[in-house]
Amino acid sequence: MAARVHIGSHLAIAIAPAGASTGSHEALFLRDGGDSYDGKSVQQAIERFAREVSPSLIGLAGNDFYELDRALRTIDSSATQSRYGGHIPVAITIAAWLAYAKQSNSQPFEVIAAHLNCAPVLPMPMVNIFSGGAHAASAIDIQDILAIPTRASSFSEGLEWVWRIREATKKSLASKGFDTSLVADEGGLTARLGSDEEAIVLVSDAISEVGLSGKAHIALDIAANQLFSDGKYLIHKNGNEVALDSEDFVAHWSAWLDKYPIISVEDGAAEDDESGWLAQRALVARIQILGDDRYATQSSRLEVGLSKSEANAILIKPNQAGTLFAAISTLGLAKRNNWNTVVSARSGETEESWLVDLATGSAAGQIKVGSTHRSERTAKWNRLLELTYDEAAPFNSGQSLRKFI
Ligand code: 2PG
Ligand code: MG
Repeated sequence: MAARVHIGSHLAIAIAPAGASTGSHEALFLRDGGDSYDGKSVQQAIERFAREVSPSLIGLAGNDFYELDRALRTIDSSATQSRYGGHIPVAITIAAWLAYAKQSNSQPFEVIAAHLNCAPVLPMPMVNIFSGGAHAASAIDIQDILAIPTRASSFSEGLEWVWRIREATKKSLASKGFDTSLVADEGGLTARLGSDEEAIVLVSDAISEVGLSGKAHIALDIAANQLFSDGKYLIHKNGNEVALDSEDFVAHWSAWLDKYPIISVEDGAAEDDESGWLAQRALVARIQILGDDRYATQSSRLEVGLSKSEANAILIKPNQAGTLFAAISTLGLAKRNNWNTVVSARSGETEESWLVDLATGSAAGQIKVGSTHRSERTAKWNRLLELTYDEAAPFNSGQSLRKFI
């Protein structure tokens, strides 16, 4: 689903991303049902929007894309954008931002930086090495094992480091007889291993093998929503399927923190599992506790999290918020409260690279766009390399993560 926005003679296009492991609080990606694309078509939502909403957008001040954003949210003010879906407004507001950048002869990240009144900073990458869960047909329980080149002094050095970690992980998987020719949804490696911990050991050993111990660390996206059913977490432990309650589940993965260089854990409890989030509070001083489905890039949900001090970081996905302005507002709220911010792509990502400009212009500090493989991922790394060579902004050499190392 793409939007084309004209501001005067300046045209920009943006495509809405989609996710495989979506939470229930995020803006909807409204599918049509029926036969077309097995029900996944979005044609009807587009037609409804074009008929009912588009005429009122024509003529809005093209140089104020925030006004457009506000107009769209007024038309559908539900948090999940249930009337027209979030994919339409997110694509329109991003295309408007990109058209405005063209009109004002600026780079997209400069427009964001000017709006937020902040100095642009190139983000520290969080890079997928091994996938499971909804991104790899449940090869292991948890969704992503990622590497962060915490001590890299430049983005390009960090990218090369994580590439080496992925290559070393691939070699050791191959040496155990696994097929490493296929990649998961986000370009990560995958294999049906005996346990999550076995996969973490592979990545941890790969970091040591390539001589990056203490210089690169591990992040996990547990994506706990996917494991949660009837108040229990269904996981595999010692070869058996077990059902753990919230406290035991958090204790289960917390035990890995003593053994492996893990400094960030995302969605370590399901989105509405209050006991699970409460159980993570004790870890906030130790590692980055990152909320994805829990906050769904919504300011109102983040405010609740802030008041409970249950985490210290938020994932920012524009399509969860439904409009660019809403996503930036949530990011700003997190930063003002000294939470870390990680701008993130989706598993159903597009070939565009504006996410990098969003992360850089907002000085988010961190970015997560999948692995070093698949061209929708490398589009983002290539944009970051371009900004590096342009010397557009200094690199965030992991300041916000240092306290967890
Ligand atoms: C996540 C994202 C990106 P998805 O859970 O953080 O990795 O996945 O787009 O499937 O929600
Ligand atoms: Mg996630």
